[in-house]
Amino acid sequence: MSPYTSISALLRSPVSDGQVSLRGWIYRTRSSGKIVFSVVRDSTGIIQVTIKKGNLPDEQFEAAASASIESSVEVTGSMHQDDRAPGGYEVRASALRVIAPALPYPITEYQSEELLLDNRHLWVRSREQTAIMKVKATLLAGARDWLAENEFTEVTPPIFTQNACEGGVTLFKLKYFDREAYLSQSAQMYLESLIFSLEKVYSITPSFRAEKSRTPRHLTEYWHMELEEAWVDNDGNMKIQEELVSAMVAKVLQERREELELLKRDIEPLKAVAPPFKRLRYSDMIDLLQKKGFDIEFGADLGAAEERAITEEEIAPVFVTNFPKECKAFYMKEDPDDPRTYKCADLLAPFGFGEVIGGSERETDLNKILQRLEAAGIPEDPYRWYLDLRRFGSVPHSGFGLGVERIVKWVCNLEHIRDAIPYPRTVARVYP
Ligand code: NSS
Repeated sequence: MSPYTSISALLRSPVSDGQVSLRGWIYRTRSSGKIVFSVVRDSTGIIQVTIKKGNLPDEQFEAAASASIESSVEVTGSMHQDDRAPGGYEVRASALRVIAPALPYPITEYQSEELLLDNRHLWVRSREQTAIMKVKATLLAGARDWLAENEFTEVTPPIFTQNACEGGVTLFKLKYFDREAYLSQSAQMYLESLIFSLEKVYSITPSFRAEKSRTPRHLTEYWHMELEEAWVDNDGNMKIQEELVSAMVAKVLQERREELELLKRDIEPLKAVAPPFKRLRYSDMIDLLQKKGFDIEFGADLGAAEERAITEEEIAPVFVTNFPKECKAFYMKEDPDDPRTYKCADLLAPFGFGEVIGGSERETDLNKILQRLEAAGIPEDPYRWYLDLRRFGSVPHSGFGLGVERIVKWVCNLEHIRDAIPYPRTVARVYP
């Protein structure tokens, strides 16, 4: 067994007699002659370590006194209550080993966003980034739990592809030996091919979009959780989404209270996230937006401003259904009750956060798909295999794609999506 205890375990059950050992990195430090107060952090939390000359060998005291922040250390000492210390306890060191001293740290308290992004490989150590990564991991774990309980099979679609799923404008093209290929925008079409054996499938992969616009909600590389379900219509698809998203949020509320508190995230509205979510038709949405003074007509896509206006007074996510065909992709199913529209829904997160999921029932009529490709001037050839899916035992089916960083942004209440991923890729940045 490791002789080292994690900081959160120490603070949870303080040891009142005897010695404790911990290890981590110096988070803050100040020295006044014969005494050094350091705060040490590990992956679980922070604790104050008091290092007093005479309580430990002199050379250890000197090394501790000159160690700057981010030096790695191992500490042994006794625990004492101290209301001024973070977590209410300090460790009085009887031994302290500096494992590796750090150079002067380039990140100090008030830094420009650019400097933090240039030093992202160091900034990922910050408590804020650590908390966000933990919430993200718990959201993913919550999703995987729910998906396993509901008998979805996780599959592994390709990233190199030869066909666009979400239109040519945002495709990343690359040389694939002597051919051209693209980085995947969505696993959807491959997932559609896998429902014929597995019926309910999902994948969690990176998706790539050559988004030229700089917005607080677009990355060029993001994590995409996509589901595809045989025998499910658009209503069933929305039920799956609201249950899945609610389960993800519930798991975070159960396991990540401390992290949400550190991020100053008000958890009350998150407690209101439960099925069923409100459903609004796109056409009613347009009326609503017009009443709010937007210059918008049926047929226009919703931008960030419109989505904000729709959701700023909502507490839980909202579905917008039945988008006009001109807003959406060729693979969606026409709604027989309103053939101007598709049987589709976007899920918008509340408080102005906007779109986090795009989904639809899929068109099963081969001729309709062929007509739409032709009308849009999209060559059929790269889609040969996809069209085959409609020729060999096609079934009604639906699916959706959830932007993982979009969900993280909402749940953590972040201003910018770049903080929802350790190494954000945007039009302006691929380093570090
Ligand atoms: O383009 S989507 O709306 N839909 C699809 O890609 C479908 N083919 C998914 C499917 O049915 N399997 O993207 C889905 C979601 C969208 O709602 C956002 O939450 C997220 O993917 N998304 C993004 N997140 C971050 N950055 C960018 N650029 C981005 N684009 C989409």
